[in-house]
Amino acid sequence: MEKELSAGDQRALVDRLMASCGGSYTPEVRRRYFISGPQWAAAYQGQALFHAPVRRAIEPDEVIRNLSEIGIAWWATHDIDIISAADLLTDRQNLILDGISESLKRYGVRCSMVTGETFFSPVWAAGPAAEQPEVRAYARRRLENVVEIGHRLGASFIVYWPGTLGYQLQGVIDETLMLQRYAELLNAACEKDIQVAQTAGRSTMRHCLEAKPFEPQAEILLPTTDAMLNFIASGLLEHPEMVGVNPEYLHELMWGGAPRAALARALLRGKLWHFDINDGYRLKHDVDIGVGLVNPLDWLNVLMLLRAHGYNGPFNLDYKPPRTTSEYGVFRVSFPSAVDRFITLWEIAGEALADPVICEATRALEAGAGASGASDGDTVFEANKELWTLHELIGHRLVQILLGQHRGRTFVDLAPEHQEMRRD
Ligand code: GLT
Ligand code: MN
Ligand code: MN
Repeated sequence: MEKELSAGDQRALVDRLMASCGGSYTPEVRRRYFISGPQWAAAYQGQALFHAPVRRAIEPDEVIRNLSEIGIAWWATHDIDIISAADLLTDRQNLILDGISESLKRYGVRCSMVTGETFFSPVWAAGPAAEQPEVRAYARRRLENVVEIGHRLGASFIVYWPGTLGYQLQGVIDETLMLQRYAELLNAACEKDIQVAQTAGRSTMRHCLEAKPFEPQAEILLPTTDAMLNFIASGLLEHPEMVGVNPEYLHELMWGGAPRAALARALLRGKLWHFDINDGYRLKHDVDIGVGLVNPLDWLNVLMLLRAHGYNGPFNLDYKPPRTTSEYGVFRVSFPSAVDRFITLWEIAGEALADPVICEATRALEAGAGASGASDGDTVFEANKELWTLHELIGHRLVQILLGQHRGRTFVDLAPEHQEMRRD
């Protein structure tokens, strides 16, 4: 039996086994990627529905210092992650923001994105676009304030996860009215942005809408990235050119969609500006697991698509360290391993795109059999049928690449003791 370990020994064990895992990148290498660490992910106390907190809330200065040490060059935050509800929209807010700017400067981290909370506080019980004019006026002040915070911290992106834009009881609200009212809030934020940017001599920000199909309302008015794209093109927005999307990988899986296809649709509209990266399971709730821990093959495919289309926006680590991970583990294991899995998958995606087998197979599929003169389906099918076997061959090759077999990684020869189990 293994001997019991004291808390200090447990940490030493975690550090030793993390080092044994190998394959981690230096902070310098990690900083080359546009990866952002959200304040709320690092400070998450494990208090999801039905759960008591398991960790301490971590202050922004400590998060920023740790991100810097790990080599995560960018930081993102909600307004209320850094400013308490009581201090929001008061003079205290400016002092707090000065402190954050100092931390960012001291640790060499930059703020990439800010987002407004419109889901947690009691005032959003009926959502940010509720019937009452005073709720909407408050929502408008909050969103305009996020714009100001963003400019002050030097952010280029604003994310909107409307959260409570929906209802519990059907038939109580008029959906079209609520959407119009939500559009008015976004219009106000864009107007404010134009104004502040002009005064500050900065560019306007990129306003990115994030969808989630369920939670925290029973019914959600804009549940998918497609719904968001449709909303942007609805004619309700005064500055649709300032508004794009921030898909979250898991949120597309949650409704049963293919994240890669959802991203492709956003790319086609020129609206894929920001991307929340994480992992999880289809048709389940928002577990926000670290990127690549559940669906590494799908992640490889997603990153191939983004690389092939020159996506150059942020990759935001919107995940939640599991409740079983300690406060020590958050910065020793959770964040560095998430970053390293992402970088590894990104680089593997580059290899897959350049892989000679995949390239030759793709070229052959694109060329076809040369039977374009044929006028009946059977002739076209007969001419191409051997070619289509390449689909499965490419699928096989992608798994090989994911497993490192394209670099000569083999198993049978390396593990003779396992050969006894073979039947031949
Ligand atoms: C919340 C949500 C995330 C969003 C955050 C931005 S808040 O944690 O579940 O997916 O990206 O508001
Ligand atoms: Mn998200
Ligand atoms: Mn999520």
